[in-house]
Amino acid sequence: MKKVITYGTFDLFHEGHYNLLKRAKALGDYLIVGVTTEYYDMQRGKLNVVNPLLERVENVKKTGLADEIIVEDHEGQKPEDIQKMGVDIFTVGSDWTGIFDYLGEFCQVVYLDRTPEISSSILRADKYPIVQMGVVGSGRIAPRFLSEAKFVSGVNVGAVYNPNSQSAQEFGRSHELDAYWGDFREFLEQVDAIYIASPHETHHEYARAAIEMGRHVLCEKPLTFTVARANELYDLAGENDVVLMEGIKTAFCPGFMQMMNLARSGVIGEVRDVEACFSRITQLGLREMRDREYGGAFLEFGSYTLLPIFKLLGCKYESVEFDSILADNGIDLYSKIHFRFKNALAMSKTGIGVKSEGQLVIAGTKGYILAESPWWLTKSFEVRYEDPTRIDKYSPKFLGDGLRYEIADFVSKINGTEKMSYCLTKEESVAMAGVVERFMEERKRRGRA
Ligand code: C2G
Repeated sequence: MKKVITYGTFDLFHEGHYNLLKRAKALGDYLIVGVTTEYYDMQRGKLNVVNPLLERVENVKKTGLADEIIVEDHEGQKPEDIQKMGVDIFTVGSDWTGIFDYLGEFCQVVYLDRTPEISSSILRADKYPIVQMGVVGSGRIAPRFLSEAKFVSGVNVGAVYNPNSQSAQEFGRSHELDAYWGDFREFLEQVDAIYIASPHETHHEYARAAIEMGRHVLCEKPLTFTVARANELYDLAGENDVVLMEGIKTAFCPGFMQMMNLARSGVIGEVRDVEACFSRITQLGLREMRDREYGGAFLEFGSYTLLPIFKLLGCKYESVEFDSILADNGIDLYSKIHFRFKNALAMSKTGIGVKSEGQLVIAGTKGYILAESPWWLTKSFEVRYEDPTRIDKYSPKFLGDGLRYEIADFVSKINGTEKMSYCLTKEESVAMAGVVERFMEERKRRGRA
């Protein structure tokens, strides 16, 4: 008798799950299905799981395909089960290809094609329909979005759009997505929501077209380059009753929120200064270095550094001064932006041709918070005081590359389970567009001088 085992959360049970179980069963004579506990999903960073364990087990049972159902509640359980139960084949969907190769030591490992379209539900009442998403752009960030989206329950990324047909097709093939090019509306018709990861200057146009067609939009930073355009998009989203979110992933990382709340709690007294730095030496051939109009350090990383400044000191600064080191082609290799608020100062430092210490320092009247690089993921930070021996250390939870938290928030907003936009408010997003607008004007003025 050939024994097959597979594992999953099986939340919001859909035909992707059903097909997987059917094919898994067909691989042998006896199918064991491991269903994850809430605790294990929390440990492995699977977010937004809606159905409780018993309901998920019940849904697997209803398929009639499982000969035995077990629960999976800890890391490292798979090899234990396989050996203990004498399993011949471990199988899982192709979205996990390569990840479970290590189980080859214990049994045969088979990755089954995942089901790309999972539009209708088969066993459950449609309280939360699966959000069908499409990715716009297939550059450097898009693959990261895909691998993080699989850790968010209730979302299925099934399509990609790129005006370049070859890029769209190649990306679609390698990530099992339906590829679209040419007519953008044709792509929009296939999805409920889009993630915009195309070059900066295309964000506004894609976002507007999608919102007008009633699609939710998660847009990479910067959303737009002017206050007027940012307001236009948020107003349009309100009129069309869709979610519009600027994808500044730091805002959604659990540790960043904790750090902001701690800074506001009074442990360091009144916040008087926020200094944030983000730099990455960038290769000469890359877009950030080449694009005279929309490249440069501040447009690339400024959303990260402005975020803690606006969160802690508000969006109404009294003055702002820009200073940059420009390359021959006019892009800023390094920029310092100095803000004055009523009772506080702030500094944003961004670099693509200058490397500095990527840290965030929040200075208060009683102490300060220091978050070292990569503070934008906020895996750890410290609260320090006048007394140098007193240091409170924090190591918040952080999994993957942080994008999953942003995607989870986006999906919750679409489903209406998360109404408040406190992680990143519209006001903060519009204020950032305001700084970008002034920065671009200043750079143009300096370029002419
Ligand atoms: N699946 C699929 N097609 C989809 C969605 C999911 O074939 N459109 C497959 C997944 O690849 C997995 C199974 O259905 O094999 C269960 O999916 P999830 O409930 O999302 O569970 P997952 O997070 O993939 O957990 O220990 C758990 C395992 O690692 C898999």
